[in-house]
Amino acid sequence: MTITCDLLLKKYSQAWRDATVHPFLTQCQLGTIYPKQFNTWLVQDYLFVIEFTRFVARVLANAPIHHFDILLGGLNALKDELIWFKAKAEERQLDLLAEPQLTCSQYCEYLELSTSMPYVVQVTTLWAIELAYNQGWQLPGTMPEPYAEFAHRWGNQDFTEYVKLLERLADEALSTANETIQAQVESSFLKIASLEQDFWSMAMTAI
Ligand code: HMH
Repeated sequence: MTITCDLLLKKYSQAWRDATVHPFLTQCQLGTIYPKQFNTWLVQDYLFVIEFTRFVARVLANAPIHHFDILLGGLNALKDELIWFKAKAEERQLDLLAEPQLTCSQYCEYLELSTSMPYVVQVTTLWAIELAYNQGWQLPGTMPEPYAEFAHRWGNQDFTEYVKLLERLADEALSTANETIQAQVESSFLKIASLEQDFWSMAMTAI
């Protein structure tokens, strides 16, 4: 049987829940997150998104031509996102030249490593990374300011649609993947789930 994105979510539902339902997000929704925790997340996520942009560019470089349109749309959104991160950091007077924390570096190293894997692994990994934020920021429900803007960035309808399009690309690539490669996809999915969970926890420990 061929694995699909939907089957990955079902098979590893607990790991996925741990990646997308986290005290960090619950406390944003309650308005009880400490500014230091939130700011740590913001700076580290900016550093992550820089490396993530390189990752998406590499996925694009490996993609079949009929996947270009969607991936280029994703890169275009990242252009805006990097500018937005800078504006948010400036508002809060945060230093974006901070050192990446270990968890952030480990995630970025994994992104780099995954670009030497088959395209189907890369595109499924990309889908999982985007879905993690789409669901993570959406699931808690309406957030108070100043967090509503952040929840909207990844929880909005256009982003949800983009993630669905990525799922289609991944499912298409998965439909012809052999068993060895499917196993690689599964382990990459689990790796992303655990890195996502660690990323939230990293921000929480900054008190
Ligand atoms: C850690 N995962 C992390 N940061 C992000 N910005 C995304 C996913 C979504 O782009």
